[in-house]
Amino acid sequence: MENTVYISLGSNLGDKQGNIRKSLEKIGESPHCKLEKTSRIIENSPLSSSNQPDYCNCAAKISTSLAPAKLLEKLQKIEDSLGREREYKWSSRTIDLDIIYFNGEVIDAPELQVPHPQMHLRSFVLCPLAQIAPSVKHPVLKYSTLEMLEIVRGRSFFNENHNPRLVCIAGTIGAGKTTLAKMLSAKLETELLLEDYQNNPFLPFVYQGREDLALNSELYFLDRSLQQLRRTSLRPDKIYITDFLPEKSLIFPKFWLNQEERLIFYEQFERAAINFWPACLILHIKCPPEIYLQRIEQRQRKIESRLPEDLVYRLSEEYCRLIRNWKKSPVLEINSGYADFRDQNTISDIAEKVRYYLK
Ligand code: PH2
Ligand code: MG
Ligand code: MG
Repeated sequence: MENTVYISLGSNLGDKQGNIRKSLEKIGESPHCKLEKTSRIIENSPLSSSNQPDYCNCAAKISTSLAPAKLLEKLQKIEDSLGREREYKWSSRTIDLDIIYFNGEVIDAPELQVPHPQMHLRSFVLCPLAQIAPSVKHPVLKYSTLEMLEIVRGRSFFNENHNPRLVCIAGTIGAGKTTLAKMLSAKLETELLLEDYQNNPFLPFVYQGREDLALNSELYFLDRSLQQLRRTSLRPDKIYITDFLPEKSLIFPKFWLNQEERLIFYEQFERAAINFWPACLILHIKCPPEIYLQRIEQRQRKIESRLPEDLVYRLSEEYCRLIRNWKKSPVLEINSGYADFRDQNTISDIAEKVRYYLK
């Protein structure tokens, strides 16, 4: 039994736990398969647009002498024997048996794709898998199960192909957001939306300590980003990369708005927020704070020359807090360290991962 295979099991009809147990028994009874490990069964809400009963999900490790196509056939027979009806994609099911990994192979045939093409976006696959294979690596992404689970933050996502796909880059001033956005959009041939900070007439004064102009500056940014990222500004079928996350607007008021101004701003933000097209992926650039300062100094943007040092440290902490609590999309943390976003190898590596998460 030379092949090591991971399987995801899901049921949301009938005796859900029983369906999973029976499937595991049937796999184990097969002369060509040996059941090596199983996770606990977890209950979770369905990932789908229609109302469906909750799911039970489970993961199993098996060894088998069957080739991928034969194993798939075997699993489909077990699904059929448990009364699986194939109504439509994502209809409720008595049992769904999906091949997640087959050794470290990548298979891309119409009837079988391995690794399962959505597994990295689904915590209902990753949670149980993490119990039996926490450090097994995804053969394309090279992330371990635990790393992928971290990226989806206990949520499950799917990408709608006919919607605009928005990738937002987050990180403090000096993290290299603009460079990364430009390099990635060139590499992936996507649209590029850059934050309009040059035309913000208030910003240079705010950076110099004129806190009385900060509300205007924040409202200006909010208005500009809404114009760029509102639903009606984005075309379906296109991918957009931005060098800003609109929700960063929730951070800056903490630094330079007084309480009354903050209330005014948050109210405006709430009103605007419903019109922002949601990001389907966040890239959060993190690096040691001294590097931010080094970059700010190096690039000599005139308006940044008088930024207080501790602001950058505090901003970096606030970004980490915002991102730590982020639940609306997967988040790839990019530890830039001394890595240079102008380096083609660094960019190719990030671009491949972004492409995979958008697929
Ligand atoms: N499977 C689906 C669609 N949605 N949601 C949960 N929670 N668990 C599943 O196994 C599942 C789902 C399609 O296979
Ligand atoms: Mg499935
Ligand atoms: Mg299936």
